[in-house]
Amino acid sequence: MKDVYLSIGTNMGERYENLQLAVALLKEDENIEVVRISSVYETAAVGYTDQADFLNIAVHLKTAVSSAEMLKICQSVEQELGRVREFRWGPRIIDLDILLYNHENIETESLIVPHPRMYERAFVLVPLVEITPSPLCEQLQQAHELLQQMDCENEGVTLWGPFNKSSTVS
Ligand code: A4P
Ligand code: MG
Repeated sequence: MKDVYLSIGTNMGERYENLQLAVALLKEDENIEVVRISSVYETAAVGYTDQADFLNIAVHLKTAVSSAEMLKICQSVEQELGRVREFRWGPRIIDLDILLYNHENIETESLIVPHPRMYERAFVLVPLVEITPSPLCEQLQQAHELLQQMDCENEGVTLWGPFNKSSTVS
């Protein structure tokens, strides 16, 4: 089984429901075991900044499928949620990016892993570090070290709430 880390983001429509649906679709896939899901973070848009704030999470899963197949699964979840690509870095109902795939370095026409921009983005690193308290590989160690050097509040990342609202004590 391969360890895979995803970053999921949304800034259109019912953002929390979009995250819930995306994870539900991943769980429905018999080839995927969802191991851990981060809290939900509200994050200021990076890249094209004139757009609504995002909700972002990180997900750790285990799977036997190839990295190319994993990308297809991510893209089919995006399609199921009705994502329309308008322009790069623009608003999106849902975006699933593969951050790490079994700690491998991959570079094909359609897939680059580790995700090329993950280390410079607090909206990726904060949830990823939350779900990897004991980083076991070089890439995760690097994520921890780089996050320590960042000022998350100034990077526009704040805790929004738990992923499973039902698990909170009311
Ligand atoms: N691709 C290559 N490597 C990967 C990978 N590791 N995971 C290719 C997923 N896809 C990968 O992606 C474009 C192409 O990247 C795909 O066809 C795939 O073959 P896309 O999802 O179609 O387009 P995109 O998301 O607009 O581009 P990209 O490059 O994924 O954007 P980013 O860099 O992910 O930025 N601000 C906040 N606060 N929160 C966010 O979640 N997201 C973005 C998207 C910008 N600003 C944000 C957020
Ligand atoms: Mg993407």
